Amino acid sequence: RTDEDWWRTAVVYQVYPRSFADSDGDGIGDLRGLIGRLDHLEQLGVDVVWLSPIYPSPQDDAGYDISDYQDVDPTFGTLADLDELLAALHRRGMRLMMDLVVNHTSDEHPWFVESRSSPDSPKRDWYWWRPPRKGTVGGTPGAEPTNWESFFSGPAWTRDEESGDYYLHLFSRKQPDLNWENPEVRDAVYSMMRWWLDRGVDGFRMDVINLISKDVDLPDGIVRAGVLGDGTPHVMNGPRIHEFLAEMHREVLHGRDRKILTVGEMPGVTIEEAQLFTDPDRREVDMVFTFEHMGVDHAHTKWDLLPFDLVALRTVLGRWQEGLAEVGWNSLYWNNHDQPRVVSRFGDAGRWRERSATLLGTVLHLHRGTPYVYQGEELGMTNYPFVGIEDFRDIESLNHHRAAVELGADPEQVLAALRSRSRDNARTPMQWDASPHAGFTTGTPWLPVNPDHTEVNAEAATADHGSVFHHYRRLIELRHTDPVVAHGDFTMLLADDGTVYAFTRSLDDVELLVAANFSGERVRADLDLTGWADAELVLGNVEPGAGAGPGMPWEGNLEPWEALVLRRR
Ligand code: TEU
Repeated sequence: RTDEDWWRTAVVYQVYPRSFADSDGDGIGDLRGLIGRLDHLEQLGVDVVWLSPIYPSPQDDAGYDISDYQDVDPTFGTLADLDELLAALHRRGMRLMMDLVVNHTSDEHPWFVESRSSPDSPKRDWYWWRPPRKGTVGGTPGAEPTNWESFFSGPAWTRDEESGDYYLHLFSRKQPDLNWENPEVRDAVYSMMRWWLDRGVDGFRMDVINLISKDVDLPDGIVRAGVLGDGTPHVMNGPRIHEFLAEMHREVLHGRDRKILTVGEMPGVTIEEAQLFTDPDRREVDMVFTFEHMGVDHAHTKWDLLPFDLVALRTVLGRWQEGLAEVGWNSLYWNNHDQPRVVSRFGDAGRWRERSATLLGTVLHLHRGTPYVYQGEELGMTNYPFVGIEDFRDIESLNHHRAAVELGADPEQVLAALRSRSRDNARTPMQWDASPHAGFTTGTPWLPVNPDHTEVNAEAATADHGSVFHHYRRLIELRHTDPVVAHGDFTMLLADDGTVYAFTRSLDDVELLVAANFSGERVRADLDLTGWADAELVLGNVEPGAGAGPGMPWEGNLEPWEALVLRRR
């Protein structure tokens, strides 16, 4: 594999450091804990580690509020620890992708402290400062410059008492948005990125990077509920977004002696925009994270729950496969630190936990694109059994609960939505073994360990060849060894089937057939299997024997939550 193409067969593993492994007993994961667990990642076979933020931060949004881009927060260790991690990964043939959070900084970042210090500050224009809306009195409701709602509830503007001006924060009030219209801001970001590349890192995951170009007229948004408006059409995929990303590529990535991998996290990105962002000839980013498939089980907001709908999921995934088939590249994910555990969401975390987890892994990893494995997904980790609001830590969940209840929502209904969708579901500690706190820490974990760690843990999984872990290992191995997985054309089948998800991949004279039963009942897939009689079973998730398993030649029968991959020439 040439250097340029290594990434097209790569699998990325996301480490959320505060919940991965704690080396010093303070109950929070850290870099030395991660360094001590690299065997697990190497055995799994992943190629790249995406490390969620480890930078100095007040931790208002769990590290996505950065107060120093070029250091390591003492909670996680030191820059020397990071250098050691980097060297250890490189020795093992793995690469490191850092989390780049530059739509906003922490309000404790020196840039914002200086900007806030005075309307005449040389850094005033590094952020979005505006006077109260015309005709209003500063500090009164409605005086905000626009009516936008923050992603974390409440107004997206906060008044600075000193100057009486408001500053924009699409997320928490401790996360002021940088003003990317200002070339000084862009230059400072590019300089910081070059500093990390010079240190040897291999890529960036770019946090909400399609929000950096805003409609500079700052128009109001449509009000759907309450008094705040939807600002997203005015901040997503803005007028200069391609210009900024192309400039970033030129200023930072161009001319490097090695391929630097980039993925842009893009809430609200469309397929048409993704084609432009990921067209290699345009030199913007290699791939994007879309949220569209993560929206099939909720209505207007993530808290308005809808039941899982396989047809809706297939429609979205199919459109993205088709849309980026000729130009551009997909990322593939079910999980990250913002999403609930997929086995509890699209699978069956009860009786069929392992089987549905391996089915979900099979379906995702056989699509065309780069798969991302979120820590614990390879173990089939499940949502945590949260009870009351006091169990939650995530600012998004806590703010939503407070705002919704203030608006008169039924607290029990809000709690039910939190239990199902809170980001804290993804942030409970990684489960290493069956010991207290699952081997994550010798102290008290910052968020409790899931009680199911006595069965669901890495030690048990690596010892059981039929575990989710080994299935994920086989899926990754298949991508590394069989070119049809990474490069094959994708064709969706069974367009309207509410139970069986099936598709083919083809490259030259090789064809794969993937079929998956998203139910707890036996089914017969309604597939035309002409020409598949002498196909070979490449990978299944049901131990053959006693009538279970596909039995070859396969005639379309699928056990509950059975997924299989056939191969024919
Ligand atoms: O997430 C962006 C984002 O849109 C999510 O917060 C999403 O709105 C929500 O979680 C439901 O899906 C990125 C980071 O991944 C997230 O952890 C940060 O909180 C956020 O940006 C601000 O940096």
